[in-house]
Amino acid sequence: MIAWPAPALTQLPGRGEIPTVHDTATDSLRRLDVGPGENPKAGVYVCGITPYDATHMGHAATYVTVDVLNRALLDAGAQLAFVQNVTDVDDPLLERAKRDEIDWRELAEREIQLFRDDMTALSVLPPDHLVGVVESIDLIGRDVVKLLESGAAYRIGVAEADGQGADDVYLDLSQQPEFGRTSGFDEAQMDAVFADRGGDPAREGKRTRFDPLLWRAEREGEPSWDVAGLPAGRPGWHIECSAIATAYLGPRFTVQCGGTDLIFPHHEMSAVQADALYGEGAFAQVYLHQAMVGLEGEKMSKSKGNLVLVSRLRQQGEDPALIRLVLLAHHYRTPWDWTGDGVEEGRRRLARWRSADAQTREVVGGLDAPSAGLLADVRTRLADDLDTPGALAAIDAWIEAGADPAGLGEAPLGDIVDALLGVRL
Ligand code: 5CA
Ligand code: ZN
Repeated sequence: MIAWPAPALTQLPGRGEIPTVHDTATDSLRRLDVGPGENPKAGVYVCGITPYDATHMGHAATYVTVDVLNRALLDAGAQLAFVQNVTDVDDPLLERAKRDEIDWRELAEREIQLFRDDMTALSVLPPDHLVGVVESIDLIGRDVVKLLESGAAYRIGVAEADGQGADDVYLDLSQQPEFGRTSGFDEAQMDAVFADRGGDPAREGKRTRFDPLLWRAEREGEPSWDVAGLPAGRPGWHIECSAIATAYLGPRFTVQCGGTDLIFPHHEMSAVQADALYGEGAFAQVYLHQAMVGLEGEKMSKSKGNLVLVSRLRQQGEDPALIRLVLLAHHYRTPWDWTGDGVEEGRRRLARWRSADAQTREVVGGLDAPSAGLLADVRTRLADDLDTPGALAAIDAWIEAGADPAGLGEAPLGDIVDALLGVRL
């Protein structure tokens, strides 16, 4: 499906470094393996929205974090292949459509467009491929068939579902020695979240309770598609990301991103399914997870309904640059809450930055080399595990010390924050 228009990308003098990020799978800081030589292209995948409600600040935090990563990679001279899915058919979407008496396709289309508008307003670089599940049924179905043919997957009959002997399909985790490697979760941790996050541990006929659903045979009133070798049905959730990521980025790619709520089961299963398809060590080489953003001490989630929406703030006339600054004031690994105080702090900061940029923009001569000064500082902070609070603090400190244009490093402040932070002054 079409993505959204790309914002103009300001080129900065010199180059940043390929960033390090915290990898969930190894619980360590890892420099992304891209650059001249074997891996010139960074393959970045982020789990996209399930379009049954509008984009909230938790989603925005995830997509802005990935955007900062992408901007750092481009600034370091890497080529980028960026892919994002859209879960445009799944239980929560179907349930919401039923509740609101609206066609599920119409609901999805409406929320996807709102998401595009939100991402455009927030100056998020669009993916090269924004890929819906509905348009990828064949691609996903083919992978399910492959898993059945290799014996990695098995069928469970759907009792009384349709009288045609249709089967759901599951992956057999007992054959996957890598299971658990991505999340690092032990069984107790897995049990604690599996059922809440779409899992069906008690389903009769499963070989092990965490086995993920690959294909769901048609149930009455649910949409379904025909794929050769499978009963009419639709893909399970995790296989969509295994299939889409590997189809567009290859069986091994640089980094898989999403919120920490996806560590288990979603990213664990996506990775293990790719192992089953392509062999051990397939899928992402690094897993980056955005901590949960809450509101007044609770996780912000569509199901709880405690949402601060990007679109609502935009309607109220808030500057998208302000929304970005509020998000960037928090490191991606630290959970935080959206608060009125945070917004006011962002507002003051944006005003300070705009005034400093206006005062120094015309003074181009006499700046230091790009390897020194504020530009170099901001680059160094971002290359160190996307330290956005550190980058903001470096800019604040430069302003507090008198906003000397000689300390900028061959680029106006407005260009530095536009290119690296996506904030328009
Ligand atoms: N469609 C699936 C991924 S394949 C999904 O999780 N959709 S979502 O709409 O629920 O979430 C979209 C993205 O926002 C995911 O990467 C998710 O991890 C992230 N996310 C959701 N809630 C929060 C939150 N409160 N804080 C931070 N990130 C969040
Ligand atoms: Zn996903």
